[in-house]
Amino acid sequence: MLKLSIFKWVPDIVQGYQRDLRIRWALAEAGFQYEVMPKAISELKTPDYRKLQPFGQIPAFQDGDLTLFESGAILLHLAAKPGARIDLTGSEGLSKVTEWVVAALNSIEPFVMNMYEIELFHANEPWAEMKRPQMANMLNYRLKDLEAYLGDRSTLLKTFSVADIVMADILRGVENYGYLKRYPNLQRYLKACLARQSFKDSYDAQMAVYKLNEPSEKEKQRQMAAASPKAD
Ligand SMILES: N[C@@H](CCC(=O)N[C@@H](CS)C(=O)NCC(=O)O)C(=O)O
Repeated sequence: MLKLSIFKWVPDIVQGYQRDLRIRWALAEAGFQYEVMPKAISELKTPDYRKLQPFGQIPAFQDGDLTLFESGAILLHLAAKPGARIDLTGSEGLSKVTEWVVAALNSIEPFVMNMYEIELFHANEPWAEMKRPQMANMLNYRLKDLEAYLGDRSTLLKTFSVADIVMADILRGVENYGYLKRYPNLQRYLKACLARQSFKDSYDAQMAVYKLNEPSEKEKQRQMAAASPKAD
């Protein structure tokens, strides 16, 4: 059985954007059945859970005796796994899809995460206002090149792959803040990716868990305080 760790619940502003979604999406495209392992935020930092995910994060994944963490590694494992309904390597083999998964995670996601810090997590801090132009410039520097690469393609490789899943999942975060406005190719590409039924089903599946486990207002405050990163 395939098993995927997910959050039991997260605050409204980040619901629908947790990284188990990209794994759910690939599993749905492949037609693989799986079970979820819902975790409270406090459970993630326990020694037991860190055996699955050393950084105490979601997603973690189990495929029989094999355990995996890092969403990119899990996606590549699924792309290589026999029995999928479609070829999730993009019909160009594992090396090429690895290239684009790494590009999404290494050349695009860090710049997108910077914008989350500015637009979402620290929107009211004076430094966010000051850093926005520089961080937006860095993001645009990458998006401009991705726009040129894409041209009128609807997939990064020959056919839809796990690279499109992770790239689209990353891009949709900054689309919300208007950062794709000047990139028609990216907008068209993202729209096509998100129109897939497997995305919609995965999004709904993630949201359904949060609805089911919605805590009291008091508990929400407690969990939000506990979720702030603290190094010691
Ligand atoms: N590089 C990791 C990042 C995982 C990650 O940031 N997970 C978030 C949720 S989407 C998390 O667990 N955050 C809680 C924490 O970092 O303590 C991956 O792609 O799997």
